Amino acid sequence: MHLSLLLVTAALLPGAVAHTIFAQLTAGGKTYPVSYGILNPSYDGPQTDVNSKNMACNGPPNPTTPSDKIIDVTAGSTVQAVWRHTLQSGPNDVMDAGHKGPVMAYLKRVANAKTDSGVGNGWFKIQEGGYRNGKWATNEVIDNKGNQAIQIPKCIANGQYLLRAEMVALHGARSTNGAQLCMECAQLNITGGTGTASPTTYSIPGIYKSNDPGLLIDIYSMKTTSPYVIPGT
Ligand SMILES: [Cu+2]
Repeated sequence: MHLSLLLVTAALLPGAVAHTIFAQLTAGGKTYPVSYGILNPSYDGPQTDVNSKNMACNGPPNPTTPSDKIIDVTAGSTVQAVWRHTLQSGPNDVMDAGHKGPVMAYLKRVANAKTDSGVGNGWFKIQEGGYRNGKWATNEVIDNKGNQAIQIPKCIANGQYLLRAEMVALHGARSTNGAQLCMECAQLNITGGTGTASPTTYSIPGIYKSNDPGLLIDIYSMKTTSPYVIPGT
């Protein structure tokens, strides 16, 4: 009886146990170990309250642990945020393919990447993918073995940064706070930047609203050609 109840519950909540974690980073041709230089949670659950400070670099109910490592990255290079269903999963277990939505990446300059929580102002978006020809960016990452390609801008100043990579699942987004936002922050030291740009920055939380058209949406009514507005400036 208990087993059948569990099966019914699972059927009503597609993918509820199939979230995802930005588990490790590939940079400069090297894939670092899981959790190396990443503020990682022990659980792969999403954040759903866009006004929570946990929207910055994750947090309760997913306990997070900062790493004592910082990853050196060259400005202008392309890194890969590597997504996995759990910290133990391999490249064929990235996320339930029924989790469909946009993919984004942001940077924030910080004084100390090992200790900064990421909460508050200073974030600027450096990469995004939405909905193209009927395919969601999350499914592109799944098809790419969990790799999210992110080019680090050449024009930014050298220094320590948090890199916030994010996958959003919209299967439940017809109701307010139904979107599932999965994000983690990597701790970077960026060199080789020209420092010629000073991007406009935004606060996280604050950059998203619960009624953003890209977060409060019925994706099942969309056509191949439907427009989609990626959240976040
Ligand atoms: Cu999920």
